[in-house]
Amino acid sequence: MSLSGMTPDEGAAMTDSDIKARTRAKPKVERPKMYKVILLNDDFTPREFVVKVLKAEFGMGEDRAYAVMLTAHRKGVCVVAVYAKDIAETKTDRANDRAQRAGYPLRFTMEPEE
Ligand code: TYC
Repeated sequence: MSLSGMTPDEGAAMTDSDIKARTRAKPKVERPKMYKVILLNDDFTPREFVVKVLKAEFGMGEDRAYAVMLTAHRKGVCVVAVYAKDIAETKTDRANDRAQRAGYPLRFTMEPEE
C-alpha cells in the first residue's frame, strides 16, 4: 500500500496535505462592504444648488440629478449612489464641504448596505 493511502493510525506520518485537509481553515474571500450615499432634504437649500452638487460630485447629468433632488425634496431622503467605503467617504465629504462653503444646510450622509 502506498504511503498516501494509509491512515495515520496505520503508522504513516501525517502528511502536509492531511494537516491541511483536517485543520486549516478555508480562507474566506469576502467582498468589501458597500456604502450608500444619502441626500437629505432641508427647507433652505435652493433646488438648483442641490442639482449642481449632484452633477459636480457624483457625475450625474441634469435629468438624473434633478430626479434625485426631487425625490429627496418629496420624501426627505434619496439614495444618491453606492460605493466602496473610501470612495463614499470622499464624495460625501466633498459634497458637504461644497454646501458648507456656499452657506447652505444641505447634507449628505452614508450608511452601509445590508
Ligand atoms: N427642499 C428644498 C427647497 O424647497 C430643495 C432641496 C431638495 C433641498 C433636496 C435639499 O436634498 C435636498 N428649496
